[in-house]
Amino acid sequence: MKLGLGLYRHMLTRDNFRFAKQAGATHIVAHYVDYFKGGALNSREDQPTGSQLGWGLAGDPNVIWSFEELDQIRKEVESEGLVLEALENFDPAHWHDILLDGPKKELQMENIKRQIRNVGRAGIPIFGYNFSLAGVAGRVKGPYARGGAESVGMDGPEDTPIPHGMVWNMIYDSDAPAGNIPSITHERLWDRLRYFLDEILPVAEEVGVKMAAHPDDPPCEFVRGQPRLVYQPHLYQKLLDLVPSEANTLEFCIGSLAEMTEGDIYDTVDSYSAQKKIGYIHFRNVRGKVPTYKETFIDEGDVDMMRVLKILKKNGYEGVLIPDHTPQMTCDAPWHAGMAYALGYLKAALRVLD
Ligand SMILES: [Mn+2]
Repeated sequence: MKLGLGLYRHMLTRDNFRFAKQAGATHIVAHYVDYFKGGALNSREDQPTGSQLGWGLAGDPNVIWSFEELDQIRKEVESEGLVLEALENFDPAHWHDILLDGPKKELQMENIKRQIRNVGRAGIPIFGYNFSLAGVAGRVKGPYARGGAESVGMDGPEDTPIPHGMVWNMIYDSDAPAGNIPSITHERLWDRLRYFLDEILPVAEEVGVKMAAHPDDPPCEFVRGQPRLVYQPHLYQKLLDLVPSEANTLEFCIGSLAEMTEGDIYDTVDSYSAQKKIGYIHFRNVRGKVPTYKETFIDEGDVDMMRVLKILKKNGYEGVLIPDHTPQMTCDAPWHAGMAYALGYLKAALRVLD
């Protein structure tokens, strides 16, 4: 197993690549969407939480990520002795009508196919995504982790409807008419996923990219009045079986899976790692389950992380683990300290396993 660090777009700098290397990481997962654009309530030094208006503004709908810029990022990562393992998430500006089944669906599908070709050509092996209307919504923040470290969680259901012009918790059209997007059924959302996978997977296979699906965060059956796809562990299997392909894999989030109300986290890890369907892993811990849970330090939540690592090893998992999120530590560099703590823990844990 390999140790990686996920970096938000504005953190894709030489200093942060060196920080990753210094903390023992060998791989980088890059978020190339700017989640923080125009989001006044978001600290850029923590994972985004946002407000009813979401994290902020989506990017430019007319500019997909080019081969040149992706190749440049990969070279910068490699120049610090690291490997760029994955890009994480589409920009809502590029695929809102794929999620919403809107009039630009086919145009956007052609655009993101081009983007996946660029990802493959740039030598980036995995593309993580999260097929969701509400996205990450309903997060609360507080001193929930050990020693009063600030962390995020959920404190009851989130039912506020999603306004027009917003999807995946970002605004893609500031001039959208008033009102909310209509609620749909789970079945219709699965139909939309099937369309997406039918179209994207052959392209991903052709260019050697694995598409890796994140489960719903938070994993509730409905969020903001809209259905979720993967809110119980067995629904990951439904996603894999929907369109069988070597490129149909999982962005396996231990935290989100542990927040689900059904299943056993160790059986879940065993089942999907034995199938060799894990693209890469978000390795974080949590206390509680939806709709009431709190993210914790890696060694204080409900999940026995050593036991998870042992199962992954038994099943021959050789991919990357990243800490996903961590609580903010009380110092001048709260995000970095939290990540350094998680990476140090993981590095020692992997050593013990060997
Ligand atoms: Mn995650």
